[in-house]
Amino acid sequence: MTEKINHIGIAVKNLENSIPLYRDQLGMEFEGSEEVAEQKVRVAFLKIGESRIELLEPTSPDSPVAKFLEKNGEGVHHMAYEVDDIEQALAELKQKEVRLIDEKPRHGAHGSLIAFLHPKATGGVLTEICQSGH
Ligand code: CMX
Repeated sequence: MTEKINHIGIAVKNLENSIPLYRDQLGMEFEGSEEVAEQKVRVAFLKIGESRIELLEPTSPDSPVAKFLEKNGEGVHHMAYEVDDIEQALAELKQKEVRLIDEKPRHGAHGSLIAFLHPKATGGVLTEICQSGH
């Protein structure tokens, strides 16, 4: 179903404060930031090989990332695996009785389509599948 890690999501309180570690100290390529309104986050992408680090800052107190930060503080939030066809992947996961958060794809960053699996079904790791927008 998947052959690549598209990105690793890391929850942060403030993008601007967190970008320098990845860009300047670790030397990753900063690809830009954007708001993902549907998920109530602002995100920044830093390229590492074929994958990316996605920094996530909440834009509202009821963002899932705000809730995560309140409970855990800053840290790894999710793993995102790339799929070619997200509708097909969701149908397959449903058929395999994996508990889904999103039955239908949502809009992610860079025109991607994304859907989350429930961390209770994935050993405590919030898992995203992602169909790249380019
Ligand atoms: N990783 C692992 N476990 C997580 C988690 C995470 N990121 N977020 C929540 N959980 C766990 C909690 O620890 C809690 O476990 P316990 O019951 O054992 O304490 C359980 O899930 C329920 O958590 P909660 O704090 O009560 O929060 P909710 O049930 O309201 O929501 C979740 C949890 C995962 C369903 C919700 O955060 C969600 O729908 N996430 C998907 C969307 C998302 O995260 N969007 C932001 C990123 C968007 C992007 O990448 O563009």
